[in-house]
Amino acid sequence: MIYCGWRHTTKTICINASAFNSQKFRSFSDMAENANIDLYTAGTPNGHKISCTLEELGIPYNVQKVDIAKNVQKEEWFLKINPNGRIPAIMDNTSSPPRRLFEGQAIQLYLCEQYDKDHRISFPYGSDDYWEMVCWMTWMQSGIGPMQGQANHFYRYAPEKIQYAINRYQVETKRLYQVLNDRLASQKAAGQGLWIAGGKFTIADISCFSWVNWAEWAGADTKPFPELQSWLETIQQRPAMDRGVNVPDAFEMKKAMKTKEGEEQFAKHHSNWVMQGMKEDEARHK
Ligand SMILES: N[C@@H](CCC(=O)N[C@@H](CS)C(=O)NCC(=O)O)C(=O)O
Repeated sequence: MIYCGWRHTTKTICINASAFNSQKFRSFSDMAENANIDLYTAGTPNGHKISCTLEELGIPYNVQKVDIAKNVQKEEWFLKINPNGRIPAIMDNTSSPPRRLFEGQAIQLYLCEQYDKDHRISFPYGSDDYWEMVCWMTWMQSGIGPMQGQANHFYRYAPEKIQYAINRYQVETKRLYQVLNDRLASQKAAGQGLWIAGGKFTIADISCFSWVNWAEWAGADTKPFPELQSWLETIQQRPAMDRGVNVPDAFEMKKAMKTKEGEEQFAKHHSNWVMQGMKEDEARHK
């Protein structure tokens, strides 16, 4: 197991030569002393997208959990890494000064450009497969991510049950799952395997998987989509993906959903911080 030896390290992050407060990192991988990438994340679909990418690439990295339940993502030091106040973000300390990256798709493309020279989970820049992969990643970022995120919001967190909004986002999520299911089916029929682009597992699969793996939380069943279901189960069995979804904490959602009580507690915990964050945003943007 790559991350059997979790370690705590203390680092000072510098961006544009200004020193920030000391941050606590958990180091993953047995080569963690040499880790040049700092990952700022939380146990959410967008966070998993990057920890899974790093695990698949086998790059040593440090992890700092950003406690979104306490609005740490809105603190000044973090806004210098991601001005949008959202996880995930990374710092690549191999650049001078260290390079910051935010937005899942940008981070995934960057990591592959820098650290996937033999194209294990990506394609050479400019090839047909590369652009097909980028299309599906962009489709995910602007489709499944926001739609399923809103399904979560109205189905799990909103203080009032607005059936119209729940239907709107759950149906849109399922429509997008159908699009992905059909894509996978046509790839399989063309002898390209059950992968989104170019006949192999890539960051486009990681990107879509990171949200589809949370389908039940949005109230969207994956079983009516046979190719999607089979793709999902195959990816869940990849050891690197399994490690990635357990960063920075053990993946709790599926376990919580085994009992009504667990499900309610999980929803309540997340609803509390989402509501608090909304109140603060409302006060700021009257
Ligand atoms: N498009 C962004 C989305 C990032 C995002 O929405 N992250 C969520 C967690 S999944 C977050 O940080 N939420 C905290 C908040 O809403 O304040 C990406 O792909 O990186």
